[in-house]
Amino acid sequence: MSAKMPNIPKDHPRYKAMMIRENIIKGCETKVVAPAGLIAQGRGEAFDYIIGEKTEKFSLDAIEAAACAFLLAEYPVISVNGNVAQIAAEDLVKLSEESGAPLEINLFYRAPGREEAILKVLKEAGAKTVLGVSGNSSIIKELSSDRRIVDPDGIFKADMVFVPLEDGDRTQALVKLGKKVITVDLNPLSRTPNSAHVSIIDNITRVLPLLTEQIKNYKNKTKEELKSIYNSYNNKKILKDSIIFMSERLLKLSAEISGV
Ligand code: PTJ
Repeated sequence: MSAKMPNIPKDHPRYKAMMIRENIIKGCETKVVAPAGLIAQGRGEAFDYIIGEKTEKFSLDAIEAAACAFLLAEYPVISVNGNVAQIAAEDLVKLSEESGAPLEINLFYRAPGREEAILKVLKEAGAKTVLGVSGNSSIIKELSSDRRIVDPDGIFKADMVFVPLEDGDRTQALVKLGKKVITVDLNPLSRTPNSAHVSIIDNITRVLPLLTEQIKNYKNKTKEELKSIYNSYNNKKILKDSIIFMSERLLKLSAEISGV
């Protein structure tokens, strides 16, 4: 039986975060979100709370580099899991349309009915083509999880893969295969952002519209200009900046709370 949506007042200080949480719970009921997706959401919420639920400079810099990577790639692909499909389907479709990168469903927790449920959500959001559901598959041998099953016309042949809310093993495997990897993850300590080429430390719901806009704005740049911006980006520095930002914010909050 489906749980009743609680009454979350619009003036609740964390209204947006609460609505995303409810949306993820709803997605769990329809199989779009894996049960472990609830835990992933909780971990993300905790880090978002620490950064103040706002996009910071370390995220904007990474979004700029990510836009360049999309525009420089020969064949970029957007990997879609249950959490991202549930909370950002329409923005995924917009990113796909603006960048020309196809969407591919790729799941960690494979279970009967999940792919179909995610496909439905993406189609309802306006996706015309979705890879990863044709039954035709290739295997990434370097990987032992179910994420190894990929579309031969998608992630398998991509030179750049956008993998938001990802696990570390696949990011490392894709990097090993020589693919450029862009991720979005609120936890800068996680293996994924530490293995990817560009790590956007921010909430996926805030990132996707900004990334789509940046790709649109950078379309008139030359390859040389894009390469120059991309080459000046330093992912390790961005991770360091995000951790320092979180530490300083916690110190500031602790001073405010204690009054000293
Ligand atoms: O749908 P599936 O089967 O492919 O599984 C998807 C999940 C997310 C369950 C799976 O990939 C997983 O278990 O991921 P992890 O290892 O929990 O990592 C998810 C990461 O995303 C964590 O580091 C979270 O902090 C982060 N995260 C969660 N929600 C958000 C987020 N980052 C950005 N925006 C969010 N809204």
